[in-house]
Amino acid sequence: MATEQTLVLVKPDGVARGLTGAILARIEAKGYSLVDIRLVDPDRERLEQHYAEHEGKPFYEPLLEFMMSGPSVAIRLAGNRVIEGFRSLAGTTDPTTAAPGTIRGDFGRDWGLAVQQNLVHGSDSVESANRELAIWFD
Ligand code: DAT
Ligand code: MG
Repeated sequence: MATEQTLVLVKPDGVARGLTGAILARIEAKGYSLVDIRLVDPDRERLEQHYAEHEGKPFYEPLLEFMMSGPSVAIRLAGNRVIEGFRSLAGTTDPTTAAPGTIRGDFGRDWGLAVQQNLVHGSDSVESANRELAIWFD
């Protein structure tokens, strides 16, 4: 009953900095299952769908620009309570204050830009996961 799937993205900063392997290693060490994985260069339309909830916020345009700056690695990840579990591995949104030991806390920091470049995305609910998986794995 608690087996779930979630969408994980290694965002353009993670790919560009060569951190995909280190991030995947943490996911695999935690014991979650990779169901599908692909490199995606998203167009604006895909990102508008993905980030619809943030439309109109001050960081929305910089967020889309950042996400179009290079490819992301999209991962369909499965496991018991994986939605909550991956967000715990990722750490909180702001990489400066994300706890050490988390992906964002260990590898991320504030670069003084209009958008937080925080290396990864993880769906935040079953509803979001289903919606986002359909956007990235069409
Ligand atoms: P999360 O990625 O932790 O689920 P979110 O869904 O609230 O965070 O926001 C999506 C992304 O937008 C986030 O990963 C980085 C960016 N972002 C969010 N809040 C921000 C802020 N206050 N300033 C700059 N960028 C922000
Ligand atoms: Mg979010």
